[in-house]
Amino acid sequence: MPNKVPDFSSAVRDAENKFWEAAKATPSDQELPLYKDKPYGVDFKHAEKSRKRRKLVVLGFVVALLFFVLYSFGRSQSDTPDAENSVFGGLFGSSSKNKVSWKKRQDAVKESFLRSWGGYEKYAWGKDVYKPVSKTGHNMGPKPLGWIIVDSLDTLKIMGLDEELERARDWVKNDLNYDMDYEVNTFETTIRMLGGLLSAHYLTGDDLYLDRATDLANRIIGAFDSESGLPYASVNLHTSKGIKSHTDRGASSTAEVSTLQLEFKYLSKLTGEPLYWEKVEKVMEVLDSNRPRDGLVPIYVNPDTGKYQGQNIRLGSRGDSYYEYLLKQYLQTNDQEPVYKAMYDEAMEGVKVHLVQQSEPNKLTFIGELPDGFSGEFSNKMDHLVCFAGGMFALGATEGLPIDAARRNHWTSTQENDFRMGLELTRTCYEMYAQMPSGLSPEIVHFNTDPSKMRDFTVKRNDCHNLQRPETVESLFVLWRITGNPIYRQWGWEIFEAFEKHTRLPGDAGYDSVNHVQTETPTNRDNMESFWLAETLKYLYLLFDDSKEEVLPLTDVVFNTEAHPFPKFSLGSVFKTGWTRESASNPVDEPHKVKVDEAEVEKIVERVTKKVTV
Ligand code: DMJ
Repeated sequence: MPNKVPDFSSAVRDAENKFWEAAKATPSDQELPLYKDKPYGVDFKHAEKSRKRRKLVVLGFVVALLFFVLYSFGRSQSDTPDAENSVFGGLFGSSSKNKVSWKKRQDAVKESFLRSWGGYEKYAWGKDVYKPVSKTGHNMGPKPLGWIIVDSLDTLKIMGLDEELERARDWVKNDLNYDMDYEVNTFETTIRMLGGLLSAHYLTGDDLYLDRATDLANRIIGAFDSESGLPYASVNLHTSKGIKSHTDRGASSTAEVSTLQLEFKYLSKLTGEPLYWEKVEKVMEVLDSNRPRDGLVPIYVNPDTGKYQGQNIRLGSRGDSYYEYLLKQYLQTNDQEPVYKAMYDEAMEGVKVHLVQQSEPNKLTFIGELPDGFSGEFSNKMDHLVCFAGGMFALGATEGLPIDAARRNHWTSTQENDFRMGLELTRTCYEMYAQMPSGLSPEIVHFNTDPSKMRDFTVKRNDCHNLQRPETVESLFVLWRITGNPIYRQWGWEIFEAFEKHTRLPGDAGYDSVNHVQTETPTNRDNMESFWLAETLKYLYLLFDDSKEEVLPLTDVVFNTEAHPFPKFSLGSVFKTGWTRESASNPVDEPHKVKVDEAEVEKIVERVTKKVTV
């Protein structure tokens, strides 16, 4: 598995920088160049003074070093947010009262995974759907697609569950056969199955997974044979024929047609076959030729004409990962395809101008919707699905670097604003859990912007379920990696505890989605989604990871929208961006580095990491 030496968190990095700066600022540092400094005669008085001064410097150095070592040691031993946020946090945070073992918490996540997996293995092995309350399972089509097993392969590897992975591999080898006369959803099958197989191949080096991935991709590829080149919503795995959506007047979802690119491009890179690349790249060209206003796209697009259908704009369902993959396509090929960054930057400006508002009374930043386009009314509705956006904004700003390191590079006000937007949105999404009596977020909330009302958001009757979705913990993981602020781990732990309390079933069946999160006793839904194993538990496990060498560094990998990690790669001689924008947008970024006002940042961080009192 790809590893990298970890970066220190910002607190420790600051302490470290200050220490070395202080250590360097000894008198010798301020002396003249050597040729003027040669000791032609010895002044004993001066020498005595210098000796004393040197002694003091050495003593100071030793004390500072001791302090720094204790500080770092304390930090690695204790991650209690209260302790860490105080000046001497790391030093005194290691007292038994405040001590938190992230290793133990990570083990608890692994236990949850094992319980979920164990229930599935026992009651529904090989089936696509698992109903943990009734302890049964079924397939979606005539044969299994590997919905749960394939989606979990890389999590098994990351968690070091070798025996379970061996059994899963045997199943893939002996029981998985995608040759079936059955229509699958193009997007879901790509992100979960193709993504799962590719990432399993990446992490294990096992060619079995690549063989299966190539076979599956060759079946899905027929979905792109539309008049415009945009894929149809579904595809028959036996005939490889694309099938128009039976609803929505045949339109495909915008997010669905634009969230296939990482998977097919990585497959192209692995196999050397450019066809996959060309098919998914064409989609981006067609979409962009619509010149969406301020980069914001309607959630439906017609595969015959290539034109957007309807006006509905949102970052929730059917819109979400369009934006995510603009950024990630740029990152995947090591920043060599600026066209996607230009589209992303334009869209994020559009989001900030048209979709972002703050709630009352606590000023939680949220992303709303424009169901009737720019001329219609703004809706305060936000899906939990939108909660990936906190992580996306932060990742877009630093490209996976820790914030301090990123700010030391060329750093623009757009990046700083995007980073702050990431902090704000992630806090909001945490509050969507924290303000519910169950500690679990509902599927959808409606934010309040009326200052006379008391609650930041309300939940409608049909929206009060929780499917164990990953988006908030995904953002917590990204923000932890980027900021090193342990509050994100703490919030992740609280969310994990709520999952444990309300979604864990008695006995050995595992975990379940629930209804009625706005009560203290949510009821069961009898379904375990595959993304609970593929995403939610994986992100929590990585969030609590304390390995010396950072696992899957954000500077080296991109996670697909189903949390399957792929390595970044360079275009090389075979691949290139095969299109240009009709009229390129020119986001005006300052030519010079922006100086960040540290006091202002401190205030923002204090605000966005404070729990709201309700
Ligand atoms: C996952 O399948 C993916 O994250 C997708 O992009 C959105 N929905 C689910 C998880 O909520």
